[in-house]
Amino acid sequence: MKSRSSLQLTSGLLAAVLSLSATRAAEGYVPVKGLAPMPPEIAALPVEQAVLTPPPLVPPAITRRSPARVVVDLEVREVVGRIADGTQYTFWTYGGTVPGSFIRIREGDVVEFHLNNHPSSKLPHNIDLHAVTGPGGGAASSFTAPGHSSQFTFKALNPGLYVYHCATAPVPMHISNGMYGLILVEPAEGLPPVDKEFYVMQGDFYTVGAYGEGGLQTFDMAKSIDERPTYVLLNGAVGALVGDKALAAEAGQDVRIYFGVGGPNLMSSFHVIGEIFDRVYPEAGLKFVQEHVQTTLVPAGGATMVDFKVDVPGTYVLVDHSLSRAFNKGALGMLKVSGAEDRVVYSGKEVDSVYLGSQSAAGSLSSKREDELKKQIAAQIKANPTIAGLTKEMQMEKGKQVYMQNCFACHMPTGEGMAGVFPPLAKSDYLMADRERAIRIVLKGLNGKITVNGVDYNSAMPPQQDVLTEEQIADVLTYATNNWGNAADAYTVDEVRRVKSDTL
Ligand code: HEC
Ligand SMILES: [Cu+2]
Repeated sequence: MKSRSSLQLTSGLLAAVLSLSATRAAEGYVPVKGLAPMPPEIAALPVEQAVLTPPPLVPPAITRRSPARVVVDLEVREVVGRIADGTQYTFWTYGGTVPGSFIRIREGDVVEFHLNNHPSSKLPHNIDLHAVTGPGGGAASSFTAPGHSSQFTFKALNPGLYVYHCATAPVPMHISNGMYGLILVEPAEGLPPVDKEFYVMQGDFYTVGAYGEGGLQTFDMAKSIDERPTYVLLNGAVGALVGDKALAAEAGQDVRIYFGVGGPNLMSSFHVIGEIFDRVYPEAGLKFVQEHVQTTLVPAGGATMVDFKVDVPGTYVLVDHSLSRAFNKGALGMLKVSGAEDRVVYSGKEVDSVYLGSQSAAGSLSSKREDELKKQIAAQIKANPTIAGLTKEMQMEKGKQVYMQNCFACHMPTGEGMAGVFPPLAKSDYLMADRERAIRIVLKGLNGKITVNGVDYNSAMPPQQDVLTEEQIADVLTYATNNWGNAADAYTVDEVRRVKSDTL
C-alpha cells in the first residue's frame, strides 16, 4: 500500500497546481487529506482485488461470509464506438464499455476505490456511487484529471444494487456520453442463487444527426435539455443485445437481470416480451420482493433486479415498454432460450380452422353466389385498364392504412427498416423477387437467415394471417411493392387466397 500512498501524494500536488491554474476545474478539486486512519480490525481484514466485468457479464457471486478490504481499480476512457450500424459516437466510459464495468462487493466490505483517468482523456471525470454513504457519493474525492488517479475509501453499509455515474459538470452530458454503471452490494447472507445472471442498462443519447444518420455523431446539448433523445439504448448501442450478441439461456434455467437506468433523463418501463418476472426487487431494494410482475418501472439513476425461470425455448425481447423507444430509438434487446419445447406451458398455434360466425347454412348459398358475382365484377374490372388503374390506386391508399397500423413499427414509415434488425421493404430485392413468397411471409411470418440487398438478417417476423384479411394483405403488399422506389402489379385477393390454401 506504500506505493499507492506516494502516488496519491504526487497526484495531490499536481491536483493542487491544476486547481490553481484551471478555474473551470477548480470547483471540482478538493484538498487531498492523505490516507484515513485504519483501525486494527479493518487492517486485519483480508485484502482482495475486485473482479470487474463488461456488460452483459456479471462477476461471480461472493461466497465469503465475512467482510474484506476490496480494492477497486476503475479506469475512465474516452473512446469512439459504434452507436448504430454506420454511426459512431465518442463515448466516455468506465472501463471502456457502456454501461461501465459491473462492480460486485459484499455488505460490510471496506472498499478502497481507485479512479484512474486515462492519459488520452480530454477531460477530468469523477464518480458518484449511489452505494456510498458520504458527500456526493465519492464525487469530490474522486475528481480526476486526465493521466491521474484518485483514491478514496468507503464502507458498504447498505446492501442492494446501485447506480454509479460521473458527476462532473455538465453532469447530464457526462452521463449521456455513457458514464454510468452498476455496483451490487450483496447482502451479508448473499442473494438467492440463480443459473444465469446478466447486466443490462438503459440510457438516453442525444446526437446532432437524426436516428441512424451515419458518421461520427456529436452530442446535442439542446436536445438533451429538452429531453428529446435521438437514441434510447440498452447497453450503449442499437442491437447491442441482438443476434449473436443476444443474451442466452436454456429452458428450465433461472435467470436474473441486474437492470439499471443511467438516464440522464428517461425512466424505463422494463418488460420482457413473453416472460413474467417471478420475483422483482422493486427499486433494487431487498426488503419487499414482489412476485408475478409484467413490467417494472425503473427511475433514472435507479435499478432493479428481476428473476424469472425461462420455461420454454424461443426469443424473448427486452424492451422499454414505452414502445416507440424500443421500435424507433433502439431500446430493444433479446434473450434467446434454447432447449426442448414444453407444449403444456406453451402449445404454439394449435388449430387454424374455418370460422363462419353467424353465417347460417341458408345464408351460405347466397354468399357463395355473391362471391361468384364479385369474381365476375373483378374479371370485368381487370379487363378495363382505367378501372384497373383506379383500383390499384385505391388499393394503395387502403394498403397504406394497413401498413401504418401493422408494419411500420418494424419496417419504419419510410420502408427502410432498421439496421441489423428489420430488413428494408424499400427497394428490397428480396420482396420484389417472388410474389408468392411475399404473400407467404405476411401470412405466416418469417424466421431464420435471409439476405436483403446483400445484407444478412436473422430475426423473426410475426405472422399476420390472424390480424389481416386477405384483402388487407393484397392491399398492403400492393402498397409496399409500389412505393419507395418499388414498382409491381397490384396484388389480388385471389393471389393471396391461392397461396393461403397452398400453405394450409
Ligand atoms: C414485429 C416486427 C415486424 C412487423 C410488425 C412486420 N415485419 Fe416484416 N419482417 C420483420 C423481420 C424481423 C423480418 C426478417 C425476418 C428474418 O430475418 O427471417 C421481416 C421480413 C419481411 C419481408 C421479407 C424481407 C424484405 O425486407 O423484403 C417482407 C416482405 C415483410 N417483412 C413484410 C411485412 C409487411 C407487409 C408487414 C405488415 C403487414 C410486416 N412485414 C410486419 C419484422 C416485422
Ligand atoms: Cu465524466
